[in-house]
Amino acid sequence: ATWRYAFEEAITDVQGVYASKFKEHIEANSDHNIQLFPYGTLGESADTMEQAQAGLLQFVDQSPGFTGSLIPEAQVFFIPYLLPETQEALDSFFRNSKAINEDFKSIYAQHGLELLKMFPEGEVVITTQKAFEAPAGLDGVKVRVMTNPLLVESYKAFGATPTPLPWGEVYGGLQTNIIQGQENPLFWVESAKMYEVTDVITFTGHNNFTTAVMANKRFFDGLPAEDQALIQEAMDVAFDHIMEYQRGLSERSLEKILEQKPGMQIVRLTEEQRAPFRAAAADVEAKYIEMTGDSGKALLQQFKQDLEAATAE
Ligand code: 6CS
Repeated sequence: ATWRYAFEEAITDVQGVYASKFKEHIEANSDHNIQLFPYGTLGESADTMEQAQAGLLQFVDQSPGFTGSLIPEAQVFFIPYLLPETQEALDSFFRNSKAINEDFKSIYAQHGLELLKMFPEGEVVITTQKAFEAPAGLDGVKVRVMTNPLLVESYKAFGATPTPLPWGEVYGGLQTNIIQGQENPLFWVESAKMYEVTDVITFTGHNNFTTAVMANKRFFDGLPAEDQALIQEAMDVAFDHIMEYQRGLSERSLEKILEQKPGMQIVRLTEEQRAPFRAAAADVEAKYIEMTGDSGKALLQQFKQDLEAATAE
């Protein structure tokens, strides 16, 4: 059969490289074909999720940044300074976390989605038109965020004016001054040319961009066990590949950005400067519990337990 797989980025971006590896493994080991749909071919992230839930797509990559509006628990990824900063700890966390691999699986299943894999896409930086070193510097600055309520709370707690928008409105929004900043990993700042419409990159260390790949659950449940196992195996192969692929990617992307725009200002907030942003995390965590109740509370507890195990290694 031919299976349709949509993702939120270009074929040469992280999600595209992941999807290509998945396709390669499936096609080399079965008679199935994978048809890939990069960003822009089927609409925004909200559209491809609807198509996946309706069974028009068999596979979809949608980041929790968007899924959080549908599945409130997925917003856990937007509690600032929760995920580890080292690649080793992140790798171990995503591979071994019970919260990721079991708990989220059953939460997504309630929405007709078979969660197959979550993976990190890189340290998030904030790009703005003016430099800031403290929350006061973000006062009145409209920062675009992905469309979920907790990310809005994060940026409020950071002192900014958060503006949730689908991806397609970001470049134009910055160009026309509807927004004055946005957050994303460096590979995306480079490939989406965010450096053309913002002048400062600030390393706040508050997050790593997580994404998730899932299948339509009815489709997946209807497959023979052999195909289900092959899909899971291909996801594991793609995970190994994407973690390897990302070694040094942020550094290379920053070099490319500076080649394109030597005047781009780079600000790395010191631990001291990060302190007020870190302090904001407690409020955001409280909001998360408010929004998700007992289910979110249990998930967060497991999440933290898994994080501890991953960073202790
Ligand atoms: O900020 C966004 O909306 C986009 N950022 C990334 C890294 N991937 C896809 C997503 O749409």
